[in-house]
Amino acid sequence: MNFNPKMLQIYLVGGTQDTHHDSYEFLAKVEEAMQAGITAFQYREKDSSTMTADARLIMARRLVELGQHYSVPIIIDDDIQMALRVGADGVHVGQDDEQIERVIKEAAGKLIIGYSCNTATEIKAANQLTAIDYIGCGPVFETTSKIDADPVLGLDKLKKLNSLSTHPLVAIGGLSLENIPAVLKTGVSGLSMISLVLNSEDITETVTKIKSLY
Ligand code: 3NM
Repeated sequence: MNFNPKMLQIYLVGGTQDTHHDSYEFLAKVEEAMQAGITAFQYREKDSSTMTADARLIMARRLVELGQHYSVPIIIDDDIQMALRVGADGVHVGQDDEQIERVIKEAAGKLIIGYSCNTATEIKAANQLTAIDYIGCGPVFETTSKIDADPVLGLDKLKKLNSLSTHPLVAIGGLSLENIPAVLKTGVSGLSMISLVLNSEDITETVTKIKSLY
């Protein structure tokens, strides 16, 4: 799938660590979110997870199948080899992950490339890299879903970083139905979240509500 900034609008992120290490619960929740209208999904299986490399590969393949069925692009976090192997749509890397230059060399033209940036210096450096498709920026607010999250940016800084970026920017970290209207006012292209959707009592209703805030 070719990149389109609209893909960033409701960009769900998750791995089995976000559903009590229960693969069935994870897949059922992701499928419900896809059915309800998320616009992209990032498979982010973290070290705290108990999954083997083979199990992660099987999960990634299943997610790619689901993504094809519901026309939702699947982005793999920090594993370009897995993204290529399972036929995913993209790869997302952070500042501390694989070298972005190497990722571009291996993935440009084949995969959507997402890159995490949360300082003006990082954004300006990313502006020079035309092969990048989008920037993930956060945490905007306090998050309990990422152990090693940087200090919160807040809305003013998010707005400044968005205006500096030549790439479309997706906001992440602590998003809620209450704060999303203010986040969208900063001019960002999209919203990325874990707990707002995966911890929701009613995923369909939550995704529908997020959609209605655009
Ligand atoms: N990345 P929640 S914050 C995966 O700041 C991730 O780059 C972040 O989870 C960053 O929506 C984060 O539950 C966790 O707050 C987002």
